[in-house]
Parts: sequence; C-alpha cells; structure tokens
Amino acid sequence: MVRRPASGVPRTYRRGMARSPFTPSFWRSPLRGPWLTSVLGVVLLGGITVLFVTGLLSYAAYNPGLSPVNDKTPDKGVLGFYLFSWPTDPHWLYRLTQGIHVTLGITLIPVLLAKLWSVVPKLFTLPPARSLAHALERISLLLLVGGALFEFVTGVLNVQLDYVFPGSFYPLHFYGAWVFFAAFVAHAVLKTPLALRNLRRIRELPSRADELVSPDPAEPTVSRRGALWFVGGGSLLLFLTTAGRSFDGVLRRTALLAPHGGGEPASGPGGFQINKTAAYAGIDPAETGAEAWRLVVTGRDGRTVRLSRAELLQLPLHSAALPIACVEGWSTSDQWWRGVRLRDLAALVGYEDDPPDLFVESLQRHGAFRRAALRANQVADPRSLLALSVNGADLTPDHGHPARIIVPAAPGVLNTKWVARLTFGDL
Ligand SMILES: Nc1nc2c(c(=O)[nH]1)N[C@H]1C(S)=C(S)[C@@H](COP(=O)(O)O)O[C@H]1N2
Ligand SMILES: [Mo]
Repeated sequence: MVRRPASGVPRTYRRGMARSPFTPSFWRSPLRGPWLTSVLGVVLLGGITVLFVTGLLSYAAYNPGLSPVNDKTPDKGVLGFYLFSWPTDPHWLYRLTQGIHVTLGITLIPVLLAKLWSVVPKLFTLPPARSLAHALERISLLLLVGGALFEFVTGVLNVQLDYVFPGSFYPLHFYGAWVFFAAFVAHAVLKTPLALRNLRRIRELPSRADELVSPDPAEPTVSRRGALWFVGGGSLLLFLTTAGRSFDGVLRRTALLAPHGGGEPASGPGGFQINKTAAYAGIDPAETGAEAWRLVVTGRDGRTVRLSRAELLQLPLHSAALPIACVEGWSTSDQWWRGVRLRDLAALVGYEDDPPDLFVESLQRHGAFRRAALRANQVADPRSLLALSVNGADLTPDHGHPARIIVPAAPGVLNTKWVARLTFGDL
C-alpha cells in the first residue's frame, strides 16, 4: 500500500510522490483527447500516404530493375513489384514528385510530433497486454511509432547532412518505409472510422471514459484550437523555409533549411546548385583538359569510337531546357543545356535506329554515383544530351566539364558528370 502523506502537505507535492508515467493521472494536459488525436491523425493519413507514393515513385525513377548500379536495394524481392520504366515526360516530373516528397515530409514533422504527444500516455498503459489481440495491437503501434520516427529521421538526415549514411540511406529508408507503411495501413484501417466519428462530435466534451483524456486534468493554458494553430504554424514555418529549394532566384534564398554547405554557386551561366564539386569527387584537372580527355563510346559488336571534346563539338549540337532534380528534394528551374544527342552517339556506334540502353561511367574513381544506367526510352528522347555547355557557356568543372549527361524527368543521380565512357547495348 502506498502511504499517503499527511494532510497539510501541498496537493501538488503529494501527487509528485504517487505518480509515475504508468499511472494515468501522471498525464495531465487537458488538451489530450479523441478530437485532437483524430484531427492530427486524419492529416497524417493523407500526408503519409502521399509521402509513401512519392517515395515509391522516387525509387522507380532510378530504374533499379535496369542495372545493379542503379539499385541500392538489390534484395528487395517482391517489394519491387510495381517498378516501371520511368518516363521522360513531363520533363519536370521528378522535380515535382521529389519536391513534394521532401517538402511535405519536412512540413509534417510538427504534426507527427503533436500526434505522438497526444497519444503518449497509451505507450505507458499497464498491463502491457490484456489479451493476444491487445498485444498484437500494441506491437503494431510500436512498429508504427518506431517506423514513423525512423523514416522521418533518416529522411531529414539525408536531406540536411547529405551522406551521413554512406551508401546505406537508400536501403534504410526503403525497407523502413515498407515496415512503417504496413503498420500504418493496419492502424488506419482500425482507427479511421473512429477518427471520423470523433471529428463529427467536435462540440461535445470529451468523455472521461476515453483513455486519451486525463482523469485529473490541469488548468488549460491554451485552447485545443490554439494548440492546433501552434502545430499548424510550426508546419507553415517549415514549409516556407523548405519549399524554396525547389526553385531558384529569390525563392531559393527563403530555403533556410537547405544547408548545402559548399557555399552558393557562383553567378553567371553555371550559377545553379552544385551537388558535389569536382574537387570533392576527386576529379583531377589534368584528366579533363583538351589533351588528355577522350570520350570512349562503345556500341554494337564492340564498335568503339574515341572523341575529343573538339570532335564532339563538330557533331550536330542540340539544346534542351531541363532541370536538375535531386533526391534530396532540391531542384533547379530549367537550364539551357547544349550538346550531342545520346541517340546520335548511339548511331555512331551501330545503333542507327532504336537506340538501346546506355551504361555511363565517369572519370570519378570512388563514390556511389560515378556510374549510371539509362533506359532505351531515355536514350531515344531527343532532349537527352551529352551536354557540353549550359546557359551559353562551357560547363564549369563543378557541373561536369568536359561533358555530362542530362535526361528529361530523371533524378539528378542519373545525370552523370565528368563522363568518360558510354556503352550502348541492352542492359
Ligand atoms: N560523376 C558524378 N556525377 C554525378 C554525381 C556524382 O556524385 N558523381 N552526383 C549526381 C547527383 S546526386 C546530382 S543531384 C547531380 C547534380 O548536378 P549538379 O551538381 O550539376 O547540380 O549530379 C549527378 N551527377
Ligand atoms: Mo542528387
């Protein structure tokens, strides 16, 4: 038996002695209740579904089925059931899907935290399980909460600190998404009808019987509406300081949460975001000069041509206005690229019509993105270029001089910089 302190001891002090997080009366906020939890839950139901779909699209955009170099999760098995050839139209497709994925993910952080806060007493209920069904429900809740935190944390770290998980972000975020989404679907199926009912009962006072409602509520310091404004305000602030990374010019300067440490790209033709600099990628300037650099193109039956940059410039040159759109959620507006069509290069090595897939290798010796595979539909698009210049000037070293790939609608990772070798053939 707990011995009650003698009367006369202040009430709050007595409480402190008798309470632990496992006693319901420990949780005193008068805000907790089915209505708040339901509002936040319905927002997350929509938001997380969009995150999941855009995440799956991002994975498909890498064309992982095409070549092991494009696939960061080779053991995916049936989880790749939905993969399809990523289209080249509209040319801003990945900019849109990935911009939504990252911007929405960051914007939902306050909603997720508020939702977890609103149900935190439930994590402490005793006994841990009343029945088998209850035990299963609680395990699924652990997967749900753990999965949500894991997905948001890995996503944010990849966007903010890029490459904290060298090479392993993709499998972590990908498998984590499936575990999380399975728990999320189970939870949504169980709870959505209840949440919608709770929302309709907006004006009713929460019933004392609901386990979310504190049995011993403290004095309110803010209304439920005020709390929602607080969460919504946090989301709006994150949105306003994130969305700019999908644009350039003045809007980009509002992207306070896009700390790409390497300093602002210079102004002028090459003045748009740089993912990794030539120095970072270990590109030796001696290898990219006119004397040393040759593009090696191989095609049908091993047919090979070697081209200097001057020779490439003699080939028919074409322009295309295309963005760079990175998995990290930033993108540029359309830049004017100029260079040789990939399908014209295919024709040089024996693929006059119906160009096949293409394997691209750069001068870079280490790093996950030094090689990439492009699918035949991407090679065939007349806007797909081996670019030699951008916005009317030679490519800068950091944007891939002497030559880089640019393909409409593809994620940035497929736009290989410092290209050394192109191999055409079915992959
Ligand atoms: N060789 C090589 N090419 C590369 C990369 C790389 O690491 N190495 N990064 C890719 C990624 S992830 C992106 S988003 C784009 C960025 O191009 P930019 O730096 O010109 O904006 O380059 C791509 N090309
Ligand atoms: Mo990227």
